[in-house]
Amino acid sequence: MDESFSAEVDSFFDSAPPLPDGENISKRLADFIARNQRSSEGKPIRVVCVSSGGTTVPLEQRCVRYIDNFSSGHRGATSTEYFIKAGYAVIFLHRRGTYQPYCRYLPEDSFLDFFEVTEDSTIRVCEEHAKEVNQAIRNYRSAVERGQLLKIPFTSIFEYLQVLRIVAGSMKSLESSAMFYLAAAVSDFYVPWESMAVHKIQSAGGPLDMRLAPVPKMLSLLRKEWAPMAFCISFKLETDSEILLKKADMALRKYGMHVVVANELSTRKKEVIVVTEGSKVKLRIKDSNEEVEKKLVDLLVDHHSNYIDLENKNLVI
Ligand code: PAZ
Repeated sequence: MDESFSAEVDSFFDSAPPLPDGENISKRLADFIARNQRSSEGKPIRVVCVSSGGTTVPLEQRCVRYIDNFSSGHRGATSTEYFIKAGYAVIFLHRRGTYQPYCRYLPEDSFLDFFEVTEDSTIRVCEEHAKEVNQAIRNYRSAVERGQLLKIPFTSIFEYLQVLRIVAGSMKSLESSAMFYLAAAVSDFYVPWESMAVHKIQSAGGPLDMRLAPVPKMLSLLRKEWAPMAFCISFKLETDSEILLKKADMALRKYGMHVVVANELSTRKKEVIVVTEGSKVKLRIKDSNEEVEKKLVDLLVDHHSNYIDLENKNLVI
């Protein structure tokens, strides 16, 4: 790591407001990892950290206003369900208030529409929703009872990067069985904590000039230091299709990602391009009954298997 980058990273973490529940997060993670080390047959269990939703950039220390982005967390929540189905244990690192696995009709569709109250005040699921609600509850409960799902929330960029570092540290021991699937839309610019207004910025001060610093790109740190054996997938979103694949290739090389998933804002629910060294595979759904995340997770599970095999062979040699 070059000196100026290292100074930027240190300054980011040193000045970030400490996580109020950092110890509790570390403990929950340690329990989750201990529980998911090996299956009953003694095989290593694969664990994926799915990051989901967008980070906020606070403008005041006692935050009234913040910069946000479009990410709804749909990709992360949907993918979590498919990873669990594929036998992975999932650390769902999500933005508070965004889509949740097995509950993806929320927050947009009213949950209350699914239920009715009978004359004797019993609450029951409406007939037309019974099948999907039943299935969702069963799947969710089964994931929780089998200890396959750990949810950790974040809101700001400060919180997200600190939690990601803790998660990566706790997954390091899993070596190649660990996967990072970084679908969160992470802010590129932020207001450093020490230069941020403490109290609500006053409108009487006239036009607001603000200088945003670039957020240090932590992906290379994740690959080189935090969890060097883990299989790492990052996402690249653009609105200009002309530059999308170039930027994805760049992320692959610059940050040493194993896979970069490229997507465009307007078509992200229908189509993604899976970029690896030497291949670009377009995945597209045929109709609205399909989910592109199913195809994506299937393909990534295969890539992860190949990676684990290769790492195991290298260990034997
Ligand atoms: O969260 P969502 O389902 O609305 O959108 C998913 C996504 C576009 C945020 C994700 O696929 C992605 O590309 N994340 C990385 C964004 C980036 O380039 O920073």
